[in-house]
Amino acid sequence: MTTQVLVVGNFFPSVMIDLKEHFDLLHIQNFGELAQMSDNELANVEGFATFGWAPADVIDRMPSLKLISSFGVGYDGVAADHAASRGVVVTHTPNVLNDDVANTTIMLLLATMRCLIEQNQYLRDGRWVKEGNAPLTRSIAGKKVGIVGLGRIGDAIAHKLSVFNCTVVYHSRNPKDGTDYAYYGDLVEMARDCDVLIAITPGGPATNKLINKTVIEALGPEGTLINVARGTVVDEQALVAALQDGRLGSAGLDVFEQEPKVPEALLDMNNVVLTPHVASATWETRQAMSDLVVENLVSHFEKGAAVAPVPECAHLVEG
Ligand code: NAP
Ligand code: 8YV
Repeated sequence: MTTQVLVVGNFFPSVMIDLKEHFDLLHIQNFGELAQMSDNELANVEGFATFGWAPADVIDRMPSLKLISSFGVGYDGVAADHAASRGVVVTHTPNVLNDDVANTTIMLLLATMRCLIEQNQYLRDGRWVKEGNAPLTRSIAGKKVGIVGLGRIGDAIAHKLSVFNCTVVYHSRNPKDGTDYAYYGDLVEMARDCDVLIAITPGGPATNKLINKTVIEALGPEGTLINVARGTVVDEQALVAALQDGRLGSAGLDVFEQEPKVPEALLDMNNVVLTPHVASATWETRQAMSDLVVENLVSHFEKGAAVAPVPECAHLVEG
């Protein structure tokens, strides 16, 4: 019997074409539709392709489930420990997006410190003609940049920053082997020493509001915060308040606590650059991520080992 795979959401057409060659597909658009499906309809689902969302109650509706193939490297919306406890392998799409996410980070950093959006508006509003040259901005050369989470993407960001003559330091729970960047076990101390903080950790409970009021104030009135991790990693209320009253200099934000909602207060601030969670959103990278979603399913069901299991499930693949 052909393996049945449930696909939730609007994947690239190539994903649907590739998956149809290997599997019997059940395709729905959203989790509201999933809630309407009967237990009988879900009884034989063995594979599940999703955009980063698979809570425990959804997993438990599929008693035959063996593999969850999640689009995106971050899987904070997938109950990976719960899946592992049921013997279900969770996979994700690491590495193929490192370059574009790192490029977006550099773009946000430059745009924020060099006031790109504000200066663009200055010209369009005719102020160059009426008022003369736009105000000066801050250079990133020579600045100390603290990366919060020196993983696959953090490392790519650090590498690109060296071209801009920045000094890179980092914070994570453990010092990383084989790197020369200075390590800070204490995030507040790192924020105090840095001109810029870049958040690029996973989301989830372990990093919830990791960048809190104390960290933001340690970064200070001349400091810049860039968040490309998850909205939950930064205390958004504390961030807005600090930007409003000058306790933090500026921010470049790709992610937010309640996406797609963004705090109204941020929309009017000149010292903020905002992007709608697009760090990996190029055709090339989204195609590579899509291909990996397919490859994880095909390699699991046809070769016995998914190519990119999340750490919580790695033992299920190796064993
Ligand atoms: P990764 O290789 O697993 O790196 C994660 C890093 O975060 C590691 O250095 C880890 O080090 C550190 N970390 C984890 N938990 C921490 C904690 N509680 N406190 C401090 N540091 C912690 O992951 P990646 O591939 O670089 O991806 C990182 C994240 O970026 C994703 O999970 C996702 O949330 C985000 N992302 C966002 C976008 C976007 O579109 N904006 C795109 C891609 C990825 P330790 O384990 O030593 O602490
Ligand atoms: C994706 C991301 O755009 O990979 C991640 O963790 O945040 C982004 O690359 C997102 O997962 C879309 O579903």
